Amino acid sequence: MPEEALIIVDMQRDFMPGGALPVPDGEGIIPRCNRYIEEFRKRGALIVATRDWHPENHVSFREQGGPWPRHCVQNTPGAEFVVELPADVVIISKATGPDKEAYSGFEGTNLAEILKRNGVRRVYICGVATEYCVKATALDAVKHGFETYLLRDAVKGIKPQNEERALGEMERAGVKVLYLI
Ligand code: VGL
Ligand code: ZN
Repeated sequence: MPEEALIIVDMQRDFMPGGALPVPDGEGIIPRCNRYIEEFRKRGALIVATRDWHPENHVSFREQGGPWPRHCVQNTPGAEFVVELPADVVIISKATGPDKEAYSGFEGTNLAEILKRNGVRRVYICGVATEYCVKATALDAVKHGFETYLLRDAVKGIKPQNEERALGEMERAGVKVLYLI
């Protein structure tokens, strides 16, 4: 049973430059995420990819009074992954109902059960955006009792200042921020 999981958070077209809700220089971490995927696959880790997977009328969209432009609508090109995922990747879709926002990959999903069922004790997290979905996922991972590592060189925030603050919050909550490669 794999003791480890790599969780790739929301590496989707709409969060990349040219997409609906771009993370500045978000494409810069694609090769690093791909390298971690390859590395963790070789180590026998469970590979998990979360995706923002909104219905057309999601509450987070500006047309519905939310804070964000329309992004990552289910089954649209903007919701597609931009990293190279292995065939046996576990895909976790989140914020799939119209009325509920969910930044964390654990919120409203069976991610915790899947990890535990597979014997996972340690999780390593990469992806976007550091101060939103990455942070929420990392904090929930700690709450669920997983030893939680953030792959600092393979995450990217929307605003550098907010990203720094988020890293501090995660560290205080017990997330270990590290460079692995
Ligand atoms: C995200 C804003 C809205 C994220 C998702 O993946 O960090 N941010 N939806
Ligand atoms: Zn979203």
